[in-house]
Amino acid sequence: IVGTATDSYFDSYLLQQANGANPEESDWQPIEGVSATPVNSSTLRQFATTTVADGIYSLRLRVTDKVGQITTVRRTITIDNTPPKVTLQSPTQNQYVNSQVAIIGTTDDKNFKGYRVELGAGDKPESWEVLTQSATIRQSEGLYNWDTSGLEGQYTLKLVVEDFTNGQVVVNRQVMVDNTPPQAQITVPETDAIVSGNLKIVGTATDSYFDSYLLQQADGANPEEGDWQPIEGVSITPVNNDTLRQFATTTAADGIYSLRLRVTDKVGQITT
Ligand SMILES: [Ca+2]
Ligand SMILES: [Ca+2]
Repeated sequence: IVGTATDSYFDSYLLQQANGANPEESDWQPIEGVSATPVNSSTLRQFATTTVADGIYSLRLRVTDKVGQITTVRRTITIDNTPPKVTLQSPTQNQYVNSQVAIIGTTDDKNFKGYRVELGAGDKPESWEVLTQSATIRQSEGLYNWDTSGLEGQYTLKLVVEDFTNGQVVVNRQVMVDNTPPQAQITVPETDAIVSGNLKIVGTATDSYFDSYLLQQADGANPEEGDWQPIEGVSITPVNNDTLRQFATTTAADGIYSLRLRVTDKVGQITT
């Protein structure tokens, strides 16, 4: 606490603090005792604000001269030793995302200044782009609606929250952006092929962020959705122009059949 306590015939000064903006006379407490040395635009006291609860306080400086005249000056201050509350709920760490992504979280403080959301490429970005900034407190709600169009690969989101005393609280979050649907292709058999015996089904089921593929068959040329039956189960290994399945055609009656390949990526995009 910096100030001036002087007089040509200086006697002493006293610095006091009290709860609230309008304390009663009896509420004032000295910060240390009475000082007998004048101070001119210099440190009057050190006040350890962590020894009191956060809130509004009054400060009062009383300077007395030898004849007993007293000059008083007052200040109101807000003490805030509590850092902002920050939670980034969504997206989660290493989550796969695409198209529109709702960034959801909590940014709160009694003396809230604001938050901003930034974006950088890779897991340790060298530069950041500010997506949004706001002075509005958020409680488990949307911070920003992020449009990932045109982006692909790993990115880092940074949520920065500030109050008026504690600097910045930062949360970093790595996400994988995948706006490319999987590749799904059946090359053998060709459409309307006539086949027999043990049929090798050849094709491609790939994606940069591949999850799985499923090969299905059904009776007839235009099966209902409920008619599709898997040929074996789900495969979690991508196939690039190679055997997807072996289909023992002798286990089915002669006739027309449909085949369907469904490839899913990590973000849940499906190509059929
Ligand atoms: Ca605070
Ligand atoms: Ca993909």
